[in-house]
Amino acid sequence: ASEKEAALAAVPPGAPTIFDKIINKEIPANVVYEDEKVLAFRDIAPQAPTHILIIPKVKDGLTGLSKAEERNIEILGHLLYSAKLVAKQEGLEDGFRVVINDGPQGCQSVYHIHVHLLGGCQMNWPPG
Ligand code: DGP
Repeated sequence: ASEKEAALAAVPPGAPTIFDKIINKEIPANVVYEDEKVLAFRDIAPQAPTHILIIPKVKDGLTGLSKAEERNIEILGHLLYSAKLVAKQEGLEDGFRVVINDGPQGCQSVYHIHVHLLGGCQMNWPPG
């Protein structure tokens, strides 16, 4: 299915997602970075030479950015700072992009908040 079709067919927000299985090591993932709060692994369908997803290990209601509450501020900063660390680790010194898709119109397909880190090629603007 296209990314748009996957987004429109996504499971209801709040239900466990494939990312819970990755966190619990029930299915494998190519993990590139991990600390006590976040996990970063390569996207299964890369949209750039480097395409990594960074997720919180505890969802805490954060199905997507639109559901963020004040209690989530610390983990939101932690996710973004982790993206910077992973970008450096991946050698993306010429630049990179971070994306958070939200909801059907944002083409979100997995309802466990995640930061996309994309790099390794020249990006264009605006995105589709
Ligand atoms: P989004 O469309 O923003 O919700 O992004 C979800 C991303 O998750 C999408 O780029 C594909 C990726 N993805 C989905 N299932 C898996 C999986 O089982 N493993 C990995 N590594 N990535 C996955």
